[in-house]
Amino acid sequence: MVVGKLIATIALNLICLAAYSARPVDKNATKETKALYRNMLSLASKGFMFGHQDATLYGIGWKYDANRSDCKSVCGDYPAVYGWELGDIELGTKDISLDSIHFDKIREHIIAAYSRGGVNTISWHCNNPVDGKSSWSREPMGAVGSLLPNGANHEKFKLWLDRVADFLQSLRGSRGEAVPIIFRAWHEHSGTWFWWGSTQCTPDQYKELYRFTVSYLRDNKHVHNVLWGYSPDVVDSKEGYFERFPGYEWVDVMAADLYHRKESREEYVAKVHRQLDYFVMDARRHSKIIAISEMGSGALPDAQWWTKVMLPALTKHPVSYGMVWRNAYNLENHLFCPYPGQRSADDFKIFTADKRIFTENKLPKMYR
Ligand code: BMA
Repeated sequence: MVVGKLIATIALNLICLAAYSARPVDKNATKETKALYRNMLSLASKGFMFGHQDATLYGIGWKYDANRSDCKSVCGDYPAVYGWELGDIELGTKDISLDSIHFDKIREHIIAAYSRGGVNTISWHCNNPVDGKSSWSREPMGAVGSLLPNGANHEKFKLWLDRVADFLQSLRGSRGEAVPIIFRAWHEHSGTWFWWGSTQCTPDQYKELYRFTVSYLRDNKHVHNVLWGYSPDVVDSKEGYFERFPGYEWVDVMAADLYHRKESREEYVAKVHRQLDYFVMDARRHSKIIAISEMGSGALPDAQWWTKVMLPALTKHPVSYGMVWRNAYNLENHLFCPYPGQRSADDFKIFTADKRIFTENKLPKMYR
């Protein structure tokens, strides 16, 4: 018993020590970005941050209401992590995203979340550069190859990245400092639904796309407020997780997008544990942040999903955050966080009161 406790204490101290000396892959990352990296790593030994996509922009029955979030309406606090979506920003012709949200509003909400001490992550459902249609347009093949150096769309791709860089650089705190962002480039690539998915390009092409995106934004555009996220969807083995991994020198956050679909509670919890088992040891060895970058149970049919599913799924491993997807204001049942009166709302209150779960007010200072 005593020996067990001693070993646990030593292990915890070693993790804290590793977190203290860990650095993001960008050697020139801003002070706040470096601090976020360290703090996310050390927080994972205490519990995980709860995240919600587009939390303050809209929810069930509302859009753009000041200081509102469905999460806060239920539990009294904002989520600790906020996801935002930049799809369509690359076109340079629209002031709203693919989800009809103004980019100016997204910027305003990112800065507000940062000012309150929250953590921001961005996804990018980038259009298909070949046919000009959406991320889900998989024809014609070869879109990824066309973006790479010497490809037919390489110059256009750089222009698209310039627009992403402009947005990232426009995120400024009250002292003019850049707001740190976890950027989840080319997510869910182990699936087959996006033009950068596993049936649409080779592992080498995917890795090159990822590395080019990082090096162009960081080294050419001098974007230094980003932690780079890698987030495949469900994979069937450790090899599957690492098949398209661009390398430890390119990735800060090792994550996965894992939705609860038709499985039972137990099956889904086991699925999350299994997926994490594929990469947690390697992530820890390299002092990388671990996350479930997208998750949730669509329409929340299970009244105890929070305490019976999300909590046990994420507390077995040192996960920094788990983020549920958006409460679409204009799509029926596209709902992942409860609103007042929703059947899982009471359970969500119990869940967010747990000391292992961080909502925004419970966070320590993340940027120092
Ligand atoms: C998807 C859905 C879509 C949305 C996209 C980008 O998973 O929520 O409705 O357009 O994410 O936010």
